[in-house]
Amino acid sequence: MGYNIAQKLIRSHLVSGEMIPGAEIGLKIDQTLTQDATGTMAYLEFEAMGVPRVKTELSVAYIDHNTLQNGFENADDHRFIQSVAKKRGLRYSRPGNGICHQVHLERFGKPGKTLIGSDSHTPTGGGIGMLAMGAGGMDVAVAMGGGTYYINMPKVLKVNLTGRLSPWVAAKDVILEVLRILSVKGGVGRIIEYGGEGVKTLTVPERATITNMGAELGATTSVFPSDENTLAFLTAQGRAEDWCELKADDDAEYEKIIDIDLSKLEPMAAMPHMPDKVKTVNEIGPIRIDQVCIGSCTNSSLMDMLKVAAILKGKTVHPDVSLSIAPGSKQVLNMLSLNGALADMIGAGARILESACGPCIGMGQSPNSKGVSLRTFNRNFEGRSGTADAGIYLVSPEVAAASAITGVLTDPRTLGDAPQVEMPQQFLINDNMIALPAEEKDADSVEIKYGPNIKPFPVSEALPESIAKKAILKVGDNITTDHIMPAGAKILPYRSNIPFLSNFCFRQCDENFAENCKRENGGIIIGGANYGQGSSREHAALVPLYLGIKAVVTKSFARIHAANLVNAGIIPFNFVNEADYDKIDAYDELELPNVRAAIANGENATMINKTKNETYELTYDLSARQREMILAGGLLNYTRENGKG
Ligand code: MIC
Ligand code: SF4
Repeated sequence: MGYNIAQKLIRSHLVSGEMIPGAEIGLKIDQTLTQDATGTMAYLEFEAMGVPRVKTELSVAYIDHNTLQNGFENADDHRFIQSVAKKRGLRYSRPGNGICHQVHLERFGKPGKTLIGSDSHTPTGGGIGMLAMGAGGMDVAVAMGGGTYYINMPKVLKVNLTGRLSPWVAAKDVILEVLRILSVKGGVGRIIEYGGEGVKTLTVPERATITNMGAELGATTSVFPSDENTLAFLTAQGRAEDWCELKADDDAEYEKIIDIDLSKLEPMAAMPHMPDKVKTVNEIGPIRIDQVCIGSCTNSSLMDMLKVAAILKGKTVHPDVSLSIAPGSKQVLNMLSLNGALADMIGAGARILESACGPCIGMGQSPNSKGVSLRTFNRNFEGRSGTADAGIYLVSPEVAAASAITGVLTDPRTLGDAPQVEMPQQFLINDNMIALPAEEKDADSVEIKYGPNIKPFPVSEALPESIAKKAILKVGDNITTDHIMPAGAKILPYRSNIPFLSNFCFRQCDENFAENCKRENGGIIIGGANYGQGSSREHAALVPLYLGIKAVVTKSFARIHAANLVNAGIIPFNFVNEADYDKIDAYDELELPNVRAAIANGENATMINKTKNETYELTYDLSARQREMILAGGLLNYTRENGKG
């Protein structure tokens, strides 16, 4: 039997385990990336591990999230990260150089390599044929130290593309269609591999839009072949030598195959408040809009921006609409400024933002009350924009730009001929904003600069024999890490200050959550299906740890969040009988007798509901290694005890 691309990438990096779907496998990691909102914690953890220099082929620290600097905190974090990078052997992408995933694709991504990043959209690298995965900061720290990265062997689903996109239909519409078919849970436990004749019609930046938003499927990652289009992109980036071919064997097998005829797709939008609430623009109709935001790691490539500029050229943004545009990298912005496209955007009245995440993570540009905002981003979770009652629609750059002019959600096919934009033969290459590390011999003299907002992070204790706690919170399905640990301009500066951050935990679900935890000395969280979807932020585990959460019992978990809970020493339990979820109410008195013995023996645990006088059976999806971690009280304790990562 032949191999598919995902299996080939895994096979060539397999350190431990067997490639049997569901079984734990260990992978060698070639490259890592961090961004600043998760990076501060990742580097604090790396420092706690005491490794003098990173052991990967390449590690890059990006500054792109916390760039508003409304106070000293973010600038202090940047300085801290910069000093660690210099001392420990990482490249440092300075603020202004662009969004991590866009810059990594342009300057560092290599087909055939593995990459983990402390950001859930790291699978963007799958567009260039990498096995690229989002991970918690602690896992990235371990990988930087040369340690193995563990996942459960995913099943591989093939999306077979045929045909060619019609004019005005974009790569964004492809991934919106996949989300419509599979839903935000559809990728869990899977790698999404793209193949078929249609692949040849898509450039690397278009493929990267698709793999980027595969994160919203809950997939472990997504991947495209590495072919002549990949070579063309790398050549235009002056990196032809980084290319290698990567294709599935003719007799490769897949768990499932989904067919999408590109020529049948139409412009689409994901409606509030989930990325899988997808309809065609025509089905939704010409709703009035207040804001349009173009950019983010999903849609900020040069080609996306050139299309937007062509649509805006000679027009004026509708008087009721605020349009902001954030080109994805310094390379993109620089090229737009040199070829006049930036002038077309400015001329039309666009508000040009720096090359960073910006509005995507609520760093400014929150819409007006009850505002309708069209965004080319990847997430439209309730409240993420910074305006609780705003409605966010996720669309392609073409739909966004067309609608910015008309003031209503617009099918761009009504505008006439689509702009013709080709990928350039040669991108503008200037890596002057990527600082190189100090040489190893000079590293001792580099001082790590800690700011006053950087506080120690919580470390769990060894698992006790039994747990007795209240059900401190009960939530429904599809709870995101934005619910658990919100982001936004007001809160993000405190990513290195867990005690302060804890005041905002679960605010959207229960504004008294933090106080309740403090009063009750922690508790157990009861959740529905796909708990913890969305970002990779380990703060969604570290803050609950700080607040005394001992276990989270759900119908199912999102992959990265479950791993983060284990790293923090919090047990991610599943109900054996999902119907038991309905029987528990908030504040019920719960007890897990002999839970330590159950975990040690790999047996199911029992949860007694003392309030209702009932007993439930709980299970967990933990490898032997993870069970040891839970017993030790998390990854850091486990590593210290065993000297292994
Ligand atoms: C996001 O898009 O939610 C983020 C902000 O990039 C997160 C990381 C974070 O919370 O810092 C992600 O996707 O992992
Ligand atoms: Fe940044 Fe948004 Fe991409 Fe997250 S999804 S990395 S916040 S641009």
